Amino acid sequence: MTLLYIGFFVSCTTKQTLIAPVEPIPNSYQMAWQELEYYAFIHFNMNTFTNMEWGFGDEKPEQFNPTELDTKQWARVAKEAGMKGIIITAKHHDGFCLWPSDYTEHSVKNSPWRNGQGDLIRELSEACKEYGLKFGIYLSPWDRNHPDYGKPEYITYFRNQLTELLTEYGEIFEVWFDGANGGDGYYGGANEERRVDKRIYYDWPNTIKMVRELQPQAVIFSDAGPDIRWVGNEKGYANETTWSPIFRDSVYGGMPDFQRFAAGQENGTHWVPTETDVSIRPGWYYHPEQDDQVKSLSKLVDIYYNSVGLNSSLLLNLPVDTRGLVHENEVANLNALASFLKETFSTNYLLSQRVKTSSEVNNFSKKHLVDEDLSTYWAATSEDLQPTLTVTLADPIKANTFMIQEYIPLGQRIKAFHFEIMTAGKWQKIYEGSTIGNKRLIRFETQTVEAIRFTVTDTKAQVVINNLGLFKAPEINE
Ligand code: FUL
Repeated sequence: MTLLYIGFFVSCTTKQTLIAPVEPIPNSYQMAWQELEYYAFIHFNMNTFTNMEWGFGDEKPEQFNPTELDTKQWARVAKEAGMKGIIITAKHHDGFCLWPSDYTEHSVKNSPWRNGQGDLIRELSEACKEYGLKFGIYLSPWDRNHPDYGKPEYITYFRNQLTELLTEYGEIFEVWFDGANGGDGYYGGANEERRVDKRIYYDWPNTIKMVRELQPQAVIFSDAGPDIRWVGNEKGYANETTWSPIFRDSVYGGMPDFQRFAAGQENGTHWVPTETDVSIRPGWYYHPEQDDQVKSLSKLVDIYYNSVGLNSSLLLNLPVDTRGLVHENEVANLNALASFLKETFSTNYLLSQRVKTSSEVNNFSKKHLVDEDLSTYWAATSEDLQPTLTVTLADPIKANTFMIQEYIPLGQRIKAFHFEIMTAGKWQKIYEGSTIGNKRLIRFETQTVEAIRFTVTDTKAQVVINNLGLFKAPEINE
């Protein structure tokens, strides 16, 4: 019997049960993004040289002059840190462009860097390619330099720039639109305050259409998505409850009461997961006086657990310095985080262990919970709305970290759960929580664990889970 024939036979005789998705669900480019989990933001631009966070727009291209700029160093650092990509501030609010745009003189082409022949976006896109990293761009909608900002003409300028960035530098994985916009600025010498109606001025639907045409696989970030949304703070912490669904049509970029939407909504209409953006230093840009304020390993670990481990992704900002390099202090702490994560997650003590579940649907066996294959999953029956998963370890093991992942291609479902461990023959409740989504990480004091039990106490629908993990993170000595 050929293999093909055996496959045909099995599929004819196995009773297939389908699990209905709970809308909204992620699309294919959102799923690809979801797997990245940890990637770099780089804030490097005019502000680096003026020691500012928000330039006014009256800066001169001559001020942009890195002495040792090396985008390969950035890519190497990000790669060694375990990050999957880099998003660069191609243009921040002050309007200076890191590429020689045809539409403005306010760019690297009039700077002393590489005698005006440089193109930082090209150099970085090539470095990312060389190091196997994804490449993304931040293009500030607010432009405090441009004379037309606030008028319809500026939207044409903005789209022309976006077209340059999306057509000349290869594949872009994420396009980042900042919510901050409208206020005082240079505006070509007018030196005045310009307010825009954030809801309509940018005509986002047509810009989004343009991005889709030019880079169909790219995810678009803003407060309002459409693909991924802001987590609602810049501290590195997602909400304990984080729904990926959101009432997207009620949100717009830069809205003042965005906080109301930060946790998402259980019955939201669109799938728009959160991204947690935070800087490794107090500022987004490099300031020499902050050299000794690089976040410590324990802080970075805490941020990782509270972003990646709370149904979000971590966009960690590295403020490249005036030399044009990621500073040594950042490199040291990033490497420490990479070693910590590697040591923690390299051994999953639940792998191939025997799992007991309160119910199971045909074809969605409990063995898929511990098989490391994220395309397979276990499903509880639709009657079992408070399912329990128990794993009794063949040998007790010292552990301090638990991981669970919902099978999100079928939608986010779990509303409440608790997690217990058995030590010395007794169950103890470690944690009570709400949502899971793509990934939930739970930390606890190191203990000798004999068994673990995960119980769903409330769910929108039948529970589908694709992965469980138990790990031992190393102690942090700082
Ligand atoms: C904010 C900006 O105003 C900051 O300067 C920075 O770029 C941060 C990532 O987003 O809204």
